[in-house]
Amino acid sequence: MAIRDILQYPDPRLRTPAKRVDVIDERIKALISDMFETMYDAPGIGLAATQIDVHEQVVVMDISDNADQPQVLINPEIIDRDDACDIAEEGCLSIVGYADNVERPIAVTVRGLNAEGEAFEQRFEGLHARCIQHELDHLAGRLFIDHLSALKRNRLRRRFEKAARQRGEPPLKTGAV
Ligand code: GNR
Ligand code: NI
Repeated sequence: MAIRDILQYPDPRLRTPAKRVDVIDERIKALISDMFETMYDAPGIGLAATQIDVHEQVVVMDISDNADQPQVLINPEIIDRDDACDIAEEGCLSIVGYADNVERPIAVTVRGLNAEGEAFEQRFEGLHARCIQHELDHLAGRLFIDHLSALKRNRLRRRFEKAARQRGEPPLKTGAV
Protein backbone atom coordinates (compact mmCIF):
# COMPACT_ATOMS: atom_id res chain seq x y z
CA MET A 1 0.00 0.00 0.00
CA ALA A 2 1.18 3.48 -0.78
CA ILE A 3 -0.11 7.02 -0.82
CA ARG A 4 0.40 8.29 -4.37
CA ASP A 5 0.93 11.88 -5.52
CA ILE A 6 -2.18 13.63 -6.81
CA LEU A 7 -1.70 15.57 -10.06
CA GLN A 8 -2.41 19.28 -9.68
CA TYR A 9 -4.26 21.48 -12.18
CA PRO A 10 -3.16 22.72 -14.73
CA ASP A 11 -1.10 19.53 -15.23
CA PRO A 12 -2.01 18.45 -18.79
CA ARG A 13 -1.98 14.77 -17.74
CA LEU A 14 -5.35 15.47 -16.05
CA ARG A 15 -6.73 15.82 -19.61
CA THR A 16 -5.84 12.22 -20.60
CA PRO A 17 -8.91 10.04 -21.32
CA ALA A 18 -8.75 6.76 -19.36
CA LYS A 19 -8.79 3.37 -21.10
CA ARG A 20 -11.13 0.56 -20.10
CA VAL A 21 -9.83 -2.10 -17.74
CA ASP A 22 -9.70 -5.53 -19.41
CA VAL A 23 -8.67 -7.75 -16.51
CA ILE A 24 -8.84 -7.09 -12.79
CA ASP A 25 -5.45 -8.53 -11.91
CA GLU A 26 -3.07 -7.97 -8.99
CA ARG A 27 -1.90 -4.71 -10.55
CA ILE A 28 -5.45 -3.28 -10.61
CA LYS A 29 -6.08 -4.56 -7.05
CA ALA A 30 -2.92 -2.81 -5.85
CA LEU A 31 -4.02 0.34 -7.71
CA ILE A 32 -7.43 0.26 -5.96
CA SER A 33 -5.80 -0.22 -2.59
CA ASP A 34 -3.42 2.71 -3.19
CA MET A 35 -6.33 4.85 -4.40
CA PHE A 36 -8.29 4.27 -1.18
CA GLU A 37 -5.22 5.02 0.90
CA THR A 38 -4.58 8.21 -1.07
CA MET A 39 -8.25 9.30 -0.91
CA TYR A 40 -8.65 8.68 2.84
CA ASP A 41 -5.33 10.39 3.56
CA ALA A 42 -6.22 13.52 1.55
CA PRO A 43 -9.06 13.34 2.74
CA GLY A 44 -11.61 13.21 -0.07
CA ILE A 45 -14.90 11.48 -0.85
CA GLY A 46 -13.80 10.16 -4.25
CA LEU A 47 -10.74 9.67 -6.41
CA ALA A 48 -10.29 8.79 -10.09
CA ALA A 49 -7.17 6.91 -11.25
CA THR A 50 -6.49 9.81 -13.64
CA GLN A 51 -5.64 11.96 -10.61
CA ILE A 52 -2.71 9.70 -9.71
CA ASP A 53 -1.54 9.58 -13.35
CA VAL A 54 -2.98 6.13 -14.11
CA HIS A 55 -5.14 6.44 -17.20
CA GLU A 56 -7.46 3.50 -16.67
CA GLN A 57 -11.16 3.57 -15.80
CA VAL A 58 -11.04 3.07 -12.03
CA VAL A 59 -12.84 5.17 -9.40
CA VAL A 60 -12.95 4.80 -5.63
CA MET A 61 -15.50 6.58 -3.49
CA ASP A 62 -16.63 6.81 0.13
CA ILE A 63 -19.04 9.55 1.07
CA SER A 64 -19.68 8.24 4.61
CA ASP A 65 -18.56 10.13 7.72
CA ASN A 66 -16.81 7.09 9.18
CA ALA A 67 -14.87 5.93 6.10
CA ASP A 68 -16.78 2.65 6.23
CA GLN A 69 -18.59 2.63 2.88
CA PRO A 70 -15.84 2.08 0.32
CA GLN A 71 -17.07 1.64 -3.22
CA VAL A 72 -15.13 0.73 -6.36
CA LEU A 73 -16.32 1.49 -9.88
CA ILE A 74 -14.46 -0.04 -12.82
CA ASN A 75 -15.35 0.94 -16.40
CA PRO A 76 -18.28 3.00 -15.09
CA GLU A 77 -20.79 4.43 -17.56
CA ILE A 78 -23.76 6.67 -16.89
CA ILE A 79 -26.65 4.96 -18.66
CA ASP A 80 -29.41 7.26 -17.43
CA ARG A 81 -29.63 10.72 -15.86
CA ASP A 82 -32.60 12.54 -14.33
CA ASP A 83 -33.82 15.65 -16.14
CA ALA A 84 -33.92 17.53 -12.84
CA CYS A 85 -30.68 19.24 -11.83
CA ASP A 86 -29.44 20.93 -8.72
CA ILE A 87 -26.56 23.25 -7.97
CA ALA A 88 -24.06 22.53 -5.21
CA GLU A 89 -20.50 23.37 -4.30
CA GLU A 90 -17.70 21.10 -5.48
CA GLY A 91 -14.03 20.94 -4.75
CA CYS A 92 -11.31 18.74 -6.20
CA LEU A 93 -8.13 17.20 -4.80
CA SER A 94 -6.47 18.23 -8.09
CA ILE A 95 -7.59 21.89 -7.72
CA VAL A 96 -6.74 22.58 -4.10
CA GLY A 97 -7.99 25.87 -2.67
CA TYR A 98 -10.92 26.46 -5.00
CA ALA A 99 -14.57 25.44 -4.74
CA ASP A 100 -17.55 26.55 -6.77
CA ASN A 101 -21.13 25.72 -7.61
CA VAL A 102 -21.80 23.19 -10.36
CA GLU A 103 -25.15 22.26 -11.85
CA ARG A 104 -25.66 18.53 -12.39
CA PRO A 105 -28.51 16.03 -12.71
CA ILE A 106 -29.74 15.04 -9.24
CA ALA A 107 -29.62 11.30 -9.96
CA VAL A 108 -27.80 8.99 -12.37
CA THR A 109 -27.87 5.28 -13.14
CA VAL A 110 -24.40 3.80 -13.50
CA ARG A 111 -23.28 0.52 -15.05
CA GLY A 112 -19.87 -0.92 -14.32
CA LEU A 113 -17.86 -3.58 -12.53
CA ASN A 114 -17.14 -3.80 -8.81
CA ALA A 115 -13.76 -4.73 -7.29
CA GLU A 116 -14.56 -8.44 -7.80
CA GLY A 117 -15.23 -7.85 -11.49
CA GLU A 118 -18.98 -8.41 -11.12
CA ALA A 119 -21.28 -6.28 -13.23
CA PHE A 120 -23.56 -3.86 -11.39
CA GLU A 121 -26.20 -1.34 -12.37
CA GLN A 122 -27.17 1.13 -9.67
CA ARG A 123 -29.05 4.38 -9.31
CA PHE A 124 -27.28 7.05 -7.26
CA GLU A 125 -28.80 10.21 -5.81
CA GLY A 126 -27.67 13.29 -3.91
CA LEU A 127 -24.00 13.64 -3.04
CA HIS A 128 -23.36 10.11 -4.35
CA ALA A 129 -24.66 11.10 -7.78
CA ARG A 130 -22.67 14.34 -7.74
CA CYS A 131 -19.44 12.62 -6.74
CA ILE A 132 -19.84 9.93 -9.41
CA GLN A 133 -20.39 12.53 -12.12
CA HIS A 134 -17.32 14.44 -10.89
CA GLU A 135 -15.22 11.23 -11.00
CA LEU A 136 -16.49 10.15 -14.42
CA ASP A 137 -15.53 13.60 -15.68
CA HIS A 138 -11.95 12.91 -14.48
CA LEU A 139 -11.86 9.60 -16.41
CA ALA A 140 -12.82 11.55 -19.54
CA GLY A 141 -10.16 14.20 -18.87
CA ARG A 142 -12.69 16.78 -17.66
CA LEU A 143 -12.63 18.86 -14.48
CA PHE A 144 -15.45 20.50 -12.53
CA ILE A 145 -14.17 23.93 -13.55
CA ASP A 146 -14.99 23.02 -17.17
CA HIS A 147 -18.63 23.50 -16.12
CA LEU A 148 -18.00 27.15 -15.10
CA SER A 149 -18.11 30.20 -17.34
CA ALA A 150 -15.18 30.83 -19.68
CA LEU A 151 -14.45 34.02 -17.74
CA LYS A 152 -14.10 32.18 -14.42
CA ARG A 153 -12.13 29.34 -16.01
CA ASN A 154 -9.63 31.68 -17.65
CA ARG A 155 -9.14 33.55 -14.41
CA LEU A 156 -8.56 30.25 -12.58
CA ARG A 157 -6.17 28.98 -15.24
CA ARG A 158 -4.02 32.09 -14.82
CA ARG A 159 -4.12 31.81 -11.03
CA PHE A 160 -3.13 28.13 -11.02
CA GLU A 161 -0.47 28.59 -13.76
CA LYS A 162 1.12 31.24 -11.59
CA ALA A 163 1.04 28.93 -8.56
CA ALA A 164 2.68 26.16 -10.65
CA ARG A 165 5.41 28.57 -11.78
CA GLN A 166 6.02 29.49 -8.16
CA ARG A 167 6.41 25.78 -7.36
CA GLY A 168 9.09 25.76 -10.06
CA GLU A 169 7.17 23.66 -12.58
CA PRO A 170 7.97 24.15 -16.26
CA PRO A 171 5.60 26.40 -18.24
CA LEU A 172 2.87 24.70 -20.28
CA LYS A 173 2.51 24.86 -24.02
CA THR A 174 -0.19 27.34 -24.99
CA GLY A 175 -3.56 25.70 -25.29
CA ALA A 176 -2.54 22.66 -23.22
CA VAL A 177 -5.21 23.28 -20.62
O1 GNR B 1 -13.39 15.26 -1.91
C1 GNR B 1 -14.10 15.66 -2.83
N1 GNR B 1 -15.25 16.32 -2.53
C2 GNR B 1 -16.23 16.59 -3.45
C3 GNR B 1 -17.25 17.46 -3.09
C4 GNR B 1 -18.26 17.76 -3.95
C5 GNR B 1 -18.28 17.18 -5.21
C6 GNR B 1 -17.27 16.34 -5.61
C7 GNR B 1 -16.25 16.03 -4.73
S1 GNR B 1 -15.01 14.91 -5.22
C8 GNR B 1 -13.69 15.50 -4.24
C9 GNR B 1 -12.48 14.57 -4.38
C10 GNR B 1 -12.00 14.63 -5.81
O2 GNR B 1 -11.37 15.54 -6.27
N2 GNR B 1 -12.36 13.63 -6.58
O3 GNR B 1 -12.03 13.65 -7.88
NI1 NI C 1 -11.75 15.72 -8.42
